Amino acid sequence: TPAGYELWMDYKKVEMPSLSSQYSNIANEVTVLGEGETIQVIKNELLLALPQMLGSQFEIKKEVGEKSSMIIATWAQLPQNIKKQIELDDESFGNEGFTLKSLNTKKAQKVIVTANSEIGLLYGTFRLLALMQQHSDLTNINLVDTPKIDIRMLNHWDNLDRTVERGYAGFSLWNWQKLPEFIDQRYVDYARANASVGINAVSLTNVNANALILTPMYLEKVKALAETFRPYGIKVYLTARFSAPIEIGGLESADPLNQKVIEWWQAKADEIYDLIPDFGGFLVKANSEGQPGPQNYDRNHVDGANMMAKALAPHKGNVIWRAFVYSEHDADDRAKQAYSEFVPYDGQFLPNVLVQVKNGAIDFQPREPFHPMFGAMSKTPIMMEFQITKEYLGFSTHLVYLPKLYEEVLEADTYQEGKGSTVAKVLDGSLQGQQITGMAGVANIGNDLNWTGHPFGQADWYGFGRQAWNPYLDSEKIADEWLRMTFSNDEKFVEPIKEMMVTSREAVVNYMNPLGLHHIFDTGHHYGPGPWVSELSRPEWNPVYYHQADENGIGFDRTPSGSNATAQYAQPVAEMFNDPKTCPEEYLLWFHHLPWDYQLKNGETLWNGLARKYQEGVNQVAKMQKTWNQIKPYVSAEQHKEVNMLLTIQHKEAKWWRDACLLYFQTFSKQELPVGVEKPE
Ligand code: GCW
Repeated sequence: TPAGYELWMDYKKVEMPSLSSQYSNIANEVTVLGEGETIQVIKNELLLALPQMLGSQFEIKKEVGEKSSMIIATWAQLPQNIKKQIELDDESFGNEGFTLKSLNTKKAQKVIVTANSEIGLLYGTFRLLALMQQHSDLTNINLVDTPKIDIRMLNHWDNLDRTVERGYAGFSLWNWQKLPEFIDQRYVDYARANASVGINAVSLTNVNANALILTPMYLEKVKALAETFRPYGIKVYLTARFSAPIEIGGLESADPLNQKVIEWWQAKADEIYDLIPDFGGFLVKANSEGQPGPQNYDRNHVDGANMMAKALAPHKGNVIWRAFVYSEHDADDRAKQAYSEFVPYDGQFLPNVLVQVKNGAIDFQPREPFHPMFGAMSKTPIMMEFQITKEYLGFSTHLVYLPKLYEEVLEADTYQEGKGSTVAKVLDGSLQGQQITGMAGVANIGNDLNWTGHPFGQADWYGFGRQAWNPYLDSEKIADEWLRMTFSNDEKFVEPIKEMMVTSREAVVNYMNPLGLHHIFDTGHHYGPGPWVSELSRPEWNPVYYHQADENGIGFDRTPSGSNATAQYAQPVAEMFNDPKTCPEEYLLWFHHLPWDYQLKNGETLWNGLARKYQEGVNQVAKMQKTWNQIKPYVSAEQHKEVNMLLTIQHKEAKWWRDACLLYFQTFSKQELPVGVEKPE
């Protein structure tokens, strides 16, 4: 297989003798109880992984015996004497959680993997294998882990012609032409990868897709994928175009209060559940960027979402209704629109509706303050939407470790219920008691040999899954895990490369959008700088709308003297953002329009500070190149070369960003570049 195809699951041989013998003892006699499809998946994974890691063949026993050294069984099936020894009660790991527990007797060491469900066992097995890949000592393992979030989801923006909106890793994985009969091995490996990090839901189609996916011909194909994913605990969702009743149903309207429309969606839901009894539900983009929605009929988001929710409720399906809405009609500040269209409706959505909110109020920028909707709708399940594909962060060309960005958002304090009201607590329901919780990431996966284009893009998929499982995990720890599993456990490799990963996010902010600048990308594709673009038909598409640079200064005033978007935040947060002295400098120009000679915290002028940030970003990428050169012995020549070429492009483009932005902004600031900032080449 080509380098990278195996993802973080290539199960390299454990060379260190002490660990290898410890693991071999544990794997000496493996017993897996049960017969279900998921149990078969567990056995397959063990039969793949253990011989590769430990270098010996083995068989899996179906009964617990004297010599059983690894026992994988649901709590219900675990023999009494073992239950007694591990002293756990079955409630401690919930529906999807698991326990890994070592039992050491004088004669031997055992490891027990137990859970309430077979899916829990699968997650436990993957974790056990991951710990071996990370060379962890399992002698005294005693781990209980349960997911903190219910719906841990990938959103694919895949079109039926296999192009992927904002996809930079080849074409869509879903080969609609060959489905349903032909099941590509990639579907299975994709499901394994997801299950290995706990991802349990996928929406297959683009939120901008047409309605064809809901026609019988395609539903047969979706069913085949759902069946492939089911043993891995993954539920399939589909995007539902609001005007589908017109486009594929022959109706004249899609008005959510029209009886025929209501019945059409009910019949559609029944039809889908006949084929896919555990279908997850619909993901909907409505009245956003020209997509149809309830507002076309003078109805609101509640009318639209609840109509679909009623159709799905008898089957236990969900509606995931996106809050990414903006239009030219509300153009004084695009950042405010979602909050104003949704927050007044808190409490009116049916219980099986989740509102999916992007991490920031504009659009997946390298850095945005957290979206003011988090914590502002205490009676509505609010689901996170992160973007794993790097639309605004250098596509799959630049190395930017995204879990660092996600962590910053998850840790942000909304103050909606007082101090400590972090976004993570909003999402997992612990702050406001939501009954159903979710986190989605727009997938960065395509049919490239290595799935994600950039080899380090895999870390974003991996890390997103880990953070959806537990939004309190440390992103540096996640990088550590991924590096060990993917490349090498050698500290001389792991330490510098981990450092490179965790600083890569700040690097991209510095060379693209420092000090709170945003949306200054070239139009349409969003690759490369375009702060000068001003002629697009809609004001809120033009970069000049966002930076507002002129001879007096730069930045978007979102305080009460400007758009007053800060009023959407809880009081102490609004106050902090309102004053440039207390506003964190990384958000300065997001919230303030300031003169070029405004004094930054370190004493230098805004112009000089901005220029220096751009330079710092370039320097950071140069350092990444240097680091990568030093670890050559630890990765294959092919992998080394690949990342090396990508970093060379990234460095060149960091300079491109610096030069383009500084030359352009200089036409307003009319000041020299400070010492230490390189002149454009
Ligand atoms: O980020 C923007 C993208 C669009 C996308 C839209 C959305 C799917 O530029 O390509 O459309 O957001 O999230 O709906």
